[in-house]
Amino acid sequence: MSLLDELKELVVKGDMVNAVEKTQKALDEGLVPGKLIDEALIAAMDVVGEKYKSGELFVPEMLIAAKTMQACMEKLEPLVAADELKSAGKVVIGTVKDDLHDIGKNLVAMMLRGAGFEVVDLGVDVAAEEFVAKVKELKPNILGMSALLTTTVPQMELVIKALDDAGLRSQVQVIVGGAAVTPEFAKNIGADGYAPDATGAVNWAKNCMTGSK
Ligand code: B1M
Repeated sequence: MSLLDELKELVVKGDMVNAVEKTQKALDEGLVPGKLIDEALIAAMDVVGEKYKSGELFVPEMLIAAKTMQACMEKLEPLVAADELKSAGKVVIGTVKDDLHDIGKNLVAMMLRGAGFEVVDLGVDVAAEEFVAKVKELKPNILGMSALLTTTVPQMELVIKALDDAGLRSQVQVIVGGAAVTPEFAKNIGADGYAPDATGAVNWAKNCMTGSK
């Protein structure tokens, strides 16, 4: 079994101590963080999602696997930290109201920071009023919203409408993403952008700042 497969299996099992150790071992052997994230950590979450859907795993196991993934990501975060001093732009990001999934949002925030953006992370379960208040207070170039549940994606439209009502919509570019979001949905609710993954979000944000999106 490859090192990446071993790491994936440890994350699925929620074996945090050995998963973190394996992450370090993989780095020591020269594997790059992006490969570890895509081929072991995200791949593990896909397996967990499938097992949950088929009734093989339950919420507590899903949570332990998620915490294990986050512990591994903490090891990787310093390695993708930006070395640029000048901010590439300011981003406010959060997971929408009633949604507690934050791994994907954290990954997007981490990669944006790595690309030199100043990121203010509002966390999870963020209500429309809070997004609007932060846009008003911090005047970010970009607002990012994440949602993983089909029941919480409609919150994104509420936020965009609330920005409009507050007269702030034209001042900020809005990008949405997360497993429950599609490009069509993003377009229909009036978002400026959508990305299927963290790399896509960074590329979109960079293009947004240079006006070429
Ligand atoms: Co939940 N859960 N969960 N869960 N969970 C899913 C999403 C689910 C698909 C599992 C399944 O049924 N197969 C399902 C949703 C079904 C649906 O609505 N269609 C589900 C469910 C049902 C639930 C509960 C309702 C279960 C229950 O209690 N009965 C409950 C809801 C709680 C709530 O939010 N109110 C729940 C709870 C949980 C845990 C708390 C146990 C845990 C989350 C822990 C945490 O996040 N801290 C959890 C987990 C871990 C998952 C799965 C297994 C993994 C999610 C994940 O982290 N993926 C998930 C199944 C799956 O997605 N395969 C599942 C890895 C992550 C890197 O991917 O977040 O998609 P993702 O992010 C990607 C892209 O989407 C994109 O980039 C990221 C990196 O590539 N992206 C953006 C994300 N945000 C973006 C923003 C952008 C741009 C791109 O711009 C701003």
